[in-house]
Amino acid sequence: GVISDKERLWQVVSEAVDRTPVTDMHTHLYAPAFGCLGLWGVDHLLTYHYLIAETMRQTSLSYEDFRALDRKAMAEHVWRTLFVEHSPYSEACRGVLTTLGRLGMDVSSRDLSTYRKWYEGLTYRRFVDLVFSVAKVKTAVMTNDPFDPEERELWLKKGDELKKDPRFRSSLRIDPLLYDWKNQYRVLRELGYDVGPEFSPGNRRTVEETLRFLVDWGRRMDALYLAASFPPDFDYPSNSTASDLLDHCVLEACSRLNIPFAMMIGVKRRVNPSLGLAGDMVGRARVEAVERICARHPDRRFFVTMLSRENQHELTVLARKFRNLMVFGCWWFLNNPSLVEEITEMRCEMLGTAFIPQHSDARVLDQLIYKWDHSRRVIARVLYRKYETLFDTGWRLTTNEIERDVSDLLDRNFWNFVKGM
Ligand code: REL
Ligand code: ZN
Repeated sequence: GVISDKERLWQVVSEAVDRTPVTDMHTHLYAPAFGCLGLWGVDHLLTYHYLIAETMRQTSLSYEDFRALDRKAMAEHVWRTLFVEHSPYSEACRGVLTTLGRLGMDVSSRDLSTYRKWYEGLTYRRFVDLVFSVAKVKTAVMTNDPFDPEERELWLKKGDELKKDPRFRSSLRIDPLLYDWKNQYRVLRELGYDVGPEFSPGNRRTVEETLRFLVDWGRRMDALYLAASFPPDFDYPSNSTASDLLDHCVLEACSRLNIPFAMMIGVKRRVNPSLGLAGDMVGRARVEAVERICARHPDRRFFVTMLSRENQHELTVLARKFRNLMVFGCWWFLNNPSLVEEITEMRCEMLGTAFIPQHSDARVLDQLIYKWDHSRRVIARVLYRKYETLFDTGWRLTTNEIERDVSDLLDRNFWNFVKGM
């Protein structure tokens, strides 16, 4: 029915945001069929690279000594350093506690060994059911990388078996191709694609074979989109292998597969290699590159997220200019409540309901719980404020309209963009 007061408005908005099943369009999770690639459990939660970065600031242990620890010892060290010796209010620490709490553990006990015991006897397969239902995630899109030897083997050996669980869908990730051609062309050769050690658009054979590789693997994975991350200095068009590959192979593959290309822009890899995955940095990137790619390729569709806070306003404005650009997520260092709040509010103000507010980027299955719990809270607050301003004009909303908007934001905008609707 029609909502006639603000108290009811808050109730409807917060319930809709809490209960609507989400499509999580970018994760690093794996379906059970991928076996040990799928990470889960408290020791993996505690050794998430976000927490490793924080631990290394508060411990006297050297990088080498830390890296030499086994998973359990590492987790214990993180626990002691970040949770016991200091208060764990950072977003990544809080995430562990939200997760354990929502799974039913007693967060006040501070007893790592009982948390470990809680997981005993569980299987990954059963845990997927539990986590998806607690987090109310309907579909999680995986990051599938054919350049990862372990993952490649699985796709070649198991193929269709990897696609049986409908809750997990694929995206074909191609960073190594764009940024490490001189080593990765060998992978294509081994797989039977006749490419040369140099990528140049003039070499027709190499161009066609690369295209064939992308289309074959897109089909093999049933990929919903092709994807890559880009450094802050990514420019387009430019005299670079990445730009040439986009023009001659990647966008053509998207066209043949009829799927979008996802660009995650603004990551400077390995500024501190000792930290491994935790050693990546953010940098302000060039929104003009996105502008030119959208303008030049009006028939292609682009999902875009940018890592730097400084790029967010420009990117949001750009999305008003190009319907083939779908802004998504508050990526990585932006996935903090204060930043999600400001970015989501700005996007609402300039794009209405036509964007995808969040993805989880979860690497450990359990993280779906906290990433979505925390994001939903912020999104609900922001949406309430937006509806409140509408209410103040005299506009009246129905529960159905609010539920419609929320499922557009958390679910349908993604699928419609994938399908080109
Ligand atoms: O997909 C990416 O490139 C990034 O999201 C990851 O590389 C990053 O390590 C991830 O854990 C961030 O949330
Ligand atoms: Zn990611």
